[in-house]
Formats: sequence, C-alpha cells, structure tokens
Amino acid sequence: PQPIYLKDYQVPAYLIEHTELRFELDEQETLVRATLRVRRNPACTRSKAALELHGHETLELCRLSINGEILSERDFSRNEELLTIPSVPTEFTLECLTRIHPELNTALEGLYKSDGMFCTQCEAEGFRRITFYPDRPDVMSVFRTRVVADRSRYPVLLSNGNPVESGYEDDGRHFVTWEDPFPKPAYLFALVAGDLAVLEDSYTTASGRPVKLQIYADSKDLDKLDHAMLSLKRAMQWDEQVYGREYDLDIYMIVAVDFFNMGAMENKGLNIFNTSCVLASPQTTTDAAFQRVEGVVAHEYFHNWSGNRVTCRDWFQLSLKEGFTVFRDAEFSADMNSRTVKRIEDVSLLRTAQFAEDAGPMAHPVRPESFIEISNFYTLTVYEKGAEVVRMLHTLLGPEQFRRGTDLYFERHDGQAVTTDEFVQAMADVSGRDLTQFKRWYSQAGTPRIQVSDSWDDVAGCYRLTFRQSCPATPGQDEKLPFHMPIAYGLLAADGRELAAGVLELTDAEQSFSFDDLSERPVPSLLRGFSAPVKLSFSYSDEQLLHLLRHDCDGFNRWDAGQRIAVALMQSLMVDYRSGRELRLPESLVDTWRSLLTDASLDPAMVAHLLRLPSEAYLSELADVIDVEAIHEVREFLLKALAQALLPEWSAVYNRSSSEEPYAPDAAACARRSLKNLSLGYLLATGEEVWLTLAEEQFNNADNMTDQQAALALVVHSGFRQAGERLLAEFQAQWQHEALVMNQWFSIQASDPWPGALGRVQRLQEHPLFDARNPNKLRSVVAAFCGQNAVSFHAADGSGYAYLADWIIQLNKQNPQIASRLLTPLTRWKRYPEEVQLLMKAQLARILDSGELSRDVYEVVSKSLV
Ligand code: DPP
Ligand code: ZN
Repeated sequence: PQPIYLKDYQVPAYLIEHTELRFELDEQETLVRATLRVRRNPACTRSKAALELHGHETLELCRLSINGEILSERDFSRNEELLTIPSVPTEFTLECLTRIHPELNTALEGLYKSDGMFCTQCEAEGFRRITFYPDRPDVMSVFRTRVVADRSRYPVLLSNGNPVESGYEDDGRHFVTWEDPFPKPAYLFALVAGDLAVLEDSYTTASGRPVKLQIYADSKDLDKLDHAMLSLKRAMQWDEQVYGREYDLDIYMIVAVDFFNMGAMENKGLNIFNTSCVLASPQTTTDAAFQRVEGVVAHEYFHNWSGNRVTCRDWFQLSLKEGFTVFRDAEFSADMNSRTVKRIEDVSLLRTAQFAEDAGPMAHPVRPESFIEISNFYTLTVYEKGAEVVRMLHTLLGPEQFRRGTDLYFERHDGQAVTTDEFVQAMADVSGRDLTQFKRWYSQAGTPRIQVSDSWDDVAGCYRLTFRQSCPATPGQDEKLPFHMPIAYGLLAADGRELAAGVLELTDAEQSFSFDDLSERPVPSLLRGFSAPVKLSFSYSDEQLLHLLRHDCDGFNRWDAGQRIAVALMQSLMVDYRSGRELRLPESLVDTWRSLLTDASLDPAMVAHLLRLPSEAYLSELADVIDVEAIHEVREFLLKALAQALLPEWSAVYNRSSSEEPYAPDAAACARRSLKNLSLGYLLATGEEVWLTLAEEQFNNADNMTDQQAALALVVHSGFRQAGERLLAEFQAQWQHEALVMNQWFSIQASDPWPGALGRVQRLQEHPLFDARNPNKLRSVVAAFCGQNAVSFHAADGSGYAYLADWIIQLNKQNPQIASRLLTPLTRWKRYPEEVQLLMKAQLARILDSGELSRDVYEVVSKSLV
C-alpha cells in the first residue's frame, strides 16, 4: 500500500451536480442505481482528464452508461480502487447499476446490516462500497434517494433531507423518496431501513422555523431516548445563542444502531449513532454515560454547520471540522454542567492518551501530511489536540473577536469544501493579527515542552519569569520551530490575593516577562485552564503547590497543583519500590487530604477530582521507561495507606454524600455521587468486611446505574473475590437483556487486575452475549483488557501481547478499522524496558507476517516497527 500526500492535492476534474440513487434492499443482495449529472470542473486546468470513480473491489458492476449509451469493457478500466473512463463529454449523465452485499459486510463501512436493520457509515471512504462515485469531500452534490424494500420487515425507510414521496411499487414493495437540497459530499450520505420505534418532538428555531425531531431505536429502547432528545434541543438552542447558527432542514433524525465502529456520525439530517452514545435511563446508564450522550448528540448536531455546511477540502483537513466541533461541544458541556470538571476531564484525556500518541510511532500533526489509510487518522491528535488549537485561538483573540471570526468563516465558506488555512485566515482577518506562526500548531507534530524559571529582585520589587520552549522530534520531523502559544497565568501573594493575572504570548524559543512594583515575591500559577497543550515544568516547592491548591482562583490549576504533589510523591515511591525500600506515606500528605476531606464548604466536584490519585496511564505517560508493576504497586499502596490513615473521614464523606433524592444527572448530583463512590473505593481498599457490607447494600439498594455499577466495580477490583463473583452473577441475572449494561459487566471483568485475568477474559469470550462482530463487545473485552488492565496485559511471559496479536490477525479481514484501533497498546513498545520491547515487537512482526494485511493494519504495524 502506498501513502497519499497532502502536497499532491489536485482539484477534481469533474463535478457532480445532481445524484439520484435508487436502492432495492433485499436479504441476499441489494441493487443500487446511481444517476449522476456530471460536468467538467472549470477550475481544473488539466486538459485531458479522465473521469475517475472510486469503487471498492466488492462492488459488482452490472451496467454503466453515458447519456443512455451502454459502455462496453473497452470504454473503461477498473482496478481494486478506481473505475476510469478515459474519454467523456464536458457534460453528461452517467448511469450505473451495481450489486452489493450488505448482509456480508462485516467491516461496517458502506451499507451493512446491524441486528436485522440496514444502515450506512460513509465517512471517510465508505460510499465507494455502495456505488461508483467520486468519493472525495470536495465533490459536493444534491442527492435524491429512493429506498425500496419489503414493507413488513422494513417499515421505516430513511435517508438525508426531507421525505418527498412514498408509496408502493408494482411488485408490492414500498418506497420512500428523500431529497436533500443542500449539496454535500458522499461521506455525509446515509440510509436506514428497519423496524424501528420513534420518539418525536419539535423545535422552533430562533427565526421561527419549525423542525420535526425524531429519534429512532429498537422498540425495547424507546424509554431510553428522552435524554438524547433533551440534549438535542439544548444543543440547537446553544448554537443559536453562542454561534448564531440555526438548523436548516424541516426534519432532524437520529437513529441508534448496535453495530457501529465509531461513536456517531453527522450525516446531513440523519445522524446515525452507536447505541452507547444515544440511549440513557437512570436505571441502565451511569452519570458518565449520560454526559457522553449529551456531548455526542451536541457534537453531531454542531457538525451541521462545522462540517456539513462548510466541509473539508480533503481528508488532511479533517481537524477543520473535528477540532472545531470538539471545541464547540466541550464549551457546550461546560455551559450545561461544571466548567472546571469538564476541563479536568478533557485535559486528563489529552495528557494521557494524546500525549502518548504524540510520543509514539503514529505521531502526526493536527493536519497530517500523508496517510496510507485515512481511518487511522481519526485520532486524539486530530480531535482533541485540534480542539486545543481552536481553544488557543479563542484565548488569543478573546470571545468577541473569535465569534466574529466564526461568523466570517461560515459566511465566506458556506457550501464550500475548505482547509484549516481558511479557518485561521478568517480569524486573522477579523482580528488583524498575523497568525502565520500560530499555524505551526497545524503542521508540527509532538508535545511542546516549556521550562519555566523565575527570579525575584527584592529591592526593585521585580519578579521575572523566563520560558524556554522546545519540541521533541517525531517521525519525519526532526527539527521544530517555536510555537506561538498563550500562557494564562496569575501571581499569588502569601495571603492568597492575586497580584497580577493575564495571558502571556510565547513566540520565541526563550522569552522573559517582568512584573514590576510587586510588594512581595509571588507564587506563580502557570498555564491556567491548560491554556496550551504542552508539558510545562517549574520547580515548585511543596509549599508553593499547597498554596496554589488552597488559593488559586483557577479551578483547573488548583486541581493540577494537587496532581503535581501526588505525582511527585508517587515517582519517589517508585524509586523506593524498585530498590526494595519500605514504602511510606508522608504525614504532610495525610494532613492536606484531611483538610480537603473535612472542609464541607468545598465544591464536592472539586474534592472528588482532587482526591483521585493520578491514573496509571498518566504516570506511564510521564515515565522515561514505563515500569508497569512499580506504577501499579505504588498506586495500590497509596490507595490503601490513605484509606487507613483517613478512615473516619472517608466514612463521614460517604455518609455526607449519600442522598435520598431521586436520581438526576445534573452537575451537582453527579459530583455528589462521584465523591461518594470515590470514598467507597477508599473504604474498600482497607480490605475490611464491614465496608464490603456497605458496598453490597449500595449495590442492592441503588436506584441508579452509577451507584450500582460503582459498587460492583469496586468490590471486584478491590480483591473481594467471592463477593465479587456473587455480585457479578446477580448483576448478570438482573441485566442480561440490556446490551449496554452487559458491556459494562464485561469490561469490569476484563479490567480486573487480579492474577489470572487472561484466563478470565478468554472465558468471557465464550459467553453467549459476546459477539466478535460487534465493536462495542470487542471494546468491552479486548480493549478493556489491553488498555485498562496494564499489569495483566504486560504479563512477563508476553501472553497478553500474543492474545492481542491473535485478535488483530482475526479482525484484520473482518473489520480492519477496529483491528487497527485495538492495536494501539502494542505500538507503544519503545516506552518499555528492553526485554519487554522484544516481546511486544515479536508480536507486531507476527502480525506483519500473517498474510495479506488491510491498509489500516498494515499502516499501523509497519510504522510501529520502524
Ligand atoms: N464519528 C465522527 C464524528 O462525529 C465522524 N465525523 O466525529
Ligand atoms: Zn465529529
């Protein structure tokens, strides 16, 4: 497989003005008739350009004609990817009849069957599995789609836009015709056919246009759609208020499907969602999942403008829509819930998983320069780091200018397929700022490091901060130029008052800033709100960190000060662990934690986050060489020691945060439950039976899934083996008919670090509810074991690595996208000690030698072995 380069981009030689599709859905085969009105692109300067249509090798071409004249084999050529017609008129109608087999499609790209219903996933390049077409985002067409199927099995027939006609064909099958007036690229095409229940509602836009809202799901899930509907209406209103963007069709539909490679897809007017991102009810859904549903519903809705009305010129520009839309949904969630908590969660993800990606073999810029398979670039870098880049623009310009920038961007490019340069240009035009250097965030990969030092002149009252920035080499990029980055900061006095605050702009490799006329030497609060996606180091004393922890008005930095204290302690404990010294809990930490635990005036959300120990994943990311065992043992030690030292406090907090009120997934109630379950975790860490009884009571009496699942997971993961087995059995008996709940049941077991995990996971795969064709099940078992059970996955005999490699080899043909996703933990081999590296590499090599690889798997494996 050959890479494709951004620098080779060429405008399309032909445009499609109108696309008419006719689908005849059937159990054994599906016929697709495409009628395309094609016109030569006046912007294309190549003189004799052939017409190139993408077409996957699985397409069976039945008939091809131009202006009604059937083409013979001599008139065109075809390989595994393209159908090429060398000579065509300047304007013509192309008709193409194709036979496809959705019933055999296990890749879940294009048209496929999920639990008896037909559905599609066309982003990025799935449409070429449906028919021959210029499957590239800069070819935008109006679509008219007729879906024909047997009425009894497929009463609901959906596609993009508005329904314009329905009825019966001569043979008795029914049909619905849909028309989407907005030109769109093929990746936004969608079709659904099935026996589905629907929740209906309506929304009136700011300018008074009524919109019908429909969420479709299996009838047994009809009671789990209210939260998604509420989230949708909130998102529609928020986008009007914050961005001035209204919805533009008469109908907005969401369909929940069980088999889905991603979270959800923003197809114009017809979003298709993984059930895990749309279904929610208090009994079956945790707080975290409620929030995920709200966030994903909003994300896909926001794409209607940032993605659909203005789309990407080519797939290198993916972050144009994804980074921007993630930023939009993060701000929406921050407005709907707790801003600080949302920021802490997002930064935690960035600092573990995205930083690890930046440090691995697949590191790439927010706008990649090349790819072998675009599916491999739906990454944390493109999404989360891309959102951080947009956030930095927001910080640099301020909210008003930023809004003027987005207004200009939407106005200037409505109906176009554009690049990240054009997004930044709109920001530059409204602000008059030169953002040339800023654009390095799009082109340079890697996580920048910033070293900060300070000095104090007592006589002059002058405080000076010096910043040194650098960025490590990444594949293909040895040298990096300095970034333009905003550093939000505050200077705190000894009594906690703020002496100064603002945003510094770094542009040079080394740069100093002075603050005059200060009455005392301040404690600096740096990178407030995580104002740039970097690793910032400053040699804080413990005292200074405690000061920030107590007084910083920036909630994020208060939390981060606590993290810095805990990380430093855990790193020194790891040194002790490796040299066989006894591990000890410092009294000072106990005192700090006691004061946080007993101060009932503190925001419970904040306390819950402050008292959560840094994750194994975060400690791994920070390590030079990852010592899985030391990280795990030190964290376990600290958990137990803090549990013992503060037992009465944990118990008091548990009682204080228990509540009789009926369940609500609002920010305050979620915070309370999160603090309660954090306390329960510490209580169980003591290993004492009385707390087990408490956990079992919580498990039995919970009126919501958050509390029930937390009790289950904590009992299982705290080493209460018998009780764990008992609760797992009860949970299964109670919930075996709820697929999403059972996914949690699988993943709690797969992530259980108790010895023998691999054997347990292999038994889980024999469970009747496990289905290797369903990505959610693979994520719950395989990904949970390999990604959230580090001690077991990294077992010294290499059995975890072989297990994952076996799966990759099996999934490579069946579902390449999922195979390549699951592969991630193996690609990180360079971060481990040498003997571990050998074992991991051997499995990568085994995958490479296992036969014909999909582009997805080939790209990741071959780049990892370099
Ligand atoms: N599922 C992806 C998203 O919405 C595809 N665009 O972000
Ligand atoms: Zn998206």
